[in-house]
Amino acid sequence: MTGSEPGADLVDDLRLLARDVAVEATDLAVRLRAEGLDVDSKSTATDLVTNADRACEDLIIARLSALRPDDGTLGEEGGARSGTSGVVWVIDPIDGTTNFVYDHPGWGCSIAACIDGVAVAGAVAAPTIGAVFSAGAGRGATLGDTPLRLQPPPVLAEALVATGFGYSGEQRAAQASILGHLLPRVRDIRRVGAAAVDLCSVASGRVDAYYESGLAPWDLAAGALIAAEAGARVGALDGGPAVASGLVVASHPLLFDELCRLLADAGA
Ligand code: LIP
Repeated sequence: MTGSEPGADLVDDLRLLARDVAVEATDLAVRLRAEGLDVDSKSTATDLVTNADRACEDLIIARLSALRPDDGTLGEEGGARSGTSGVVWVIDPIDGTTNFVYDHPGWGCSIAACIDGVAVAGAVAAPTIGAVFSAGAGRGATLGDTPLRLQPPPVLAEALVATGFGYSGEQRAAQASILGHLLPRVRDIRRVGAAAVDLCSVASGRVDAYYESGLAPWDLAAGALIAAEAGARVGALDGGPAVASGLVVASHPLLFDELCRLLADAGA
């Protein structure tokens, strides 16, 4: 597969599979939450993981492997396996785990199919907002069956901007400083708590822009494709391709450069 563009039929098949498995995983997450969660922490005491995260990732990998046994996987909860097909599934079983634990709206399951490190199909299922987003490279993005296409944006001073914060106190202090510079210069800020959902909010016009640093590949892969296929520009602060661990910026193309300048002025 490497080095060749995937055909439309393959992209469509991968997209539908990502969508259907993401929806099934969120159904499992909701059921497990109702039964009572076992909650642990990872990198810091506030970086939560639950039995539902792990069970949903196991379900996702089982479903994908049954239908596409030669694919690789990379999951947030450790589900890493090399494959021979050239397709690697990048999985965040529950993005926004803190919201999930608190039963706070704004978490979702993110699944992307990547070839040569580039997402070619993906889906984000966000049951608390009744939304299933999906996209295929060159095939557009949808919310449910409704095509998504960005409308012309407001000026930056009237833009609704989403962001998020990491788990370490030092990182959050730096992020708060950047936020303090932005807040008086945009319409308002939204901090939902799930990068995949934030990127889909850009795709669906629920926010005008999103930025965040220190993400993981599974936070970014599907949502970035959905935003890009809806017409957004998704990239790094220097305008290059988005890199999960760096500062990711997503917005209408007409806002992107000015937002990056504002973020740079803020010390991002
Ligand atoms: C979350 C990210 C979000 C970030 C949160 C958290 P998780 O991922 O999607 O953008 O702001 O702090 O990292 O850990 O819930 O899967």
